[in-house]
Amino acid sequence: MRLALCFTLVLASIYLTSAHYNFPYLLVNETFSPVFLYTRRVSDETHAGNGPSYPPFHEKDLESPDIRCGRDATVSGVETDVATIVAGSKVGFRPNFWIRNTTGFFGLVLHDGPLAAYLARSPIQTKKGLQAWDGASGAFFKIAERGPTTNERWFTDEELQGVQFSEYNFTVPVRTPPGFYLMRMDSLLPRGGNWTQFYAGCAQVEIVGQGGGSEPQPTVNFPVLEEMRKEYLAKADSGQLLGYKMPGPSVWKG
Ligand SMILES: *[C@@H]1O[C@H](CO)[C@@H](O)[C@H](O)[C@H]1NC(C)=O
Ligand SMILES: *[C@@H]1O[C@H](CO)[C@@H](O)[C@H](O)[C@H]1NC(C)=O
Ligand SMILES: *[C@@H]1O[C@H](CO)[C@@H](O)[C@H](O)[C@H]1NC(C)=O
Ligand SMILES: *[C@@H]1O[C@H](CO)[C@@H](O)[C@H](O)[C@H]1NC(C)=O
Ligand SMILES: [Cu+2]
Repeated sequence: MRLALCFTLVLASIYLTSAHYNFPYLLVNETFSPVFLYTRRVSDETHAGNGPSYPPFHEKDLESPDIRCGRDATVSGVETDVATIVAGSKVGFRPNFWIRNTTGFFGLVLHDGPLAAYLARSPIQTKKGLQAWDGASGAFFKIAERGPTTNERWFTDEELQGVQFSEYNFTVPVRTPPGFYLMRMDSLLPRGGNWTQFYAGCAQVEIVGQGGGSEPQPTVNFPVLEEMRKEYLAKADSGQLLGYKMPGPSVWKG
């Protein structure tokens, strides 16, 4: 099964001009949104498949504000709607990258690597306030993360069959304080240093619910500080994936 999959991917790669993506689709209430309805538009929204390519985030990009929400997406919030999310419900981000094999469409996939989601509370607690906020000095706290499944694999064969693992689904903690937030998706291909690829995207959300959780923490900013840079640039070694330190803070559970 695994060999067959690798073979398929090798075949598929012949048809690829790039393998990079951003996150235009947001899953809320079991429905994926149209492109960039709720996620901030990026300036490089080109896609993979046989489409044009754009350079992924490399080491130098970790220092750029673009690492927060994608290229030029810190200022695109005014065009973007705000999704109401019930705390405790499942949400997700789907990339706009797809693989083609010899017979055509094959499926959407995320790169092999860590996945995480963050929230940052808008300093101005209105829809317009969130839309205008660039997320700078935002106190991002992690609400979900997904590491490797084994020492060799990030995703299992079962997860990789068909169009599975074409999105990252997670749950918004039920006791998240209600309010307006940037919800940040984080995906990387942890090849180490300049070989690492970074992907990020931000949805604009209003979380409704009971609240009552502890103060969300620990918090971080994007671009990240020196200590986290090392984690983000670390190479995940095949055969030792379970020893990989997930970049960023621990998950706030509510
Ligand atoms: C999700 O469902 C809730 C009601 O359960 C609704 O208030 C909210 O607007 C819905 N969100 C979206 C983005 O459709
Ligand atoms: C291409 O992908 C489709 C959908 O997953 C699959 O049914 C088909 O067998 C694949 N073709 C080849 C040649 O791998
Ligand atoms: C994410 O959730 C959607 C909606 O329930 C589902 O169709 C999809 O299979 C889920 N994806 C993964 C990778 O679990
Ligand atoms: C990464 O690339 C930049 C230039 O794009 C270079 O300045 C830097 O030294 C490189 N880092 C490493 C570790 O090779
Ligand atoms: Cu890529």
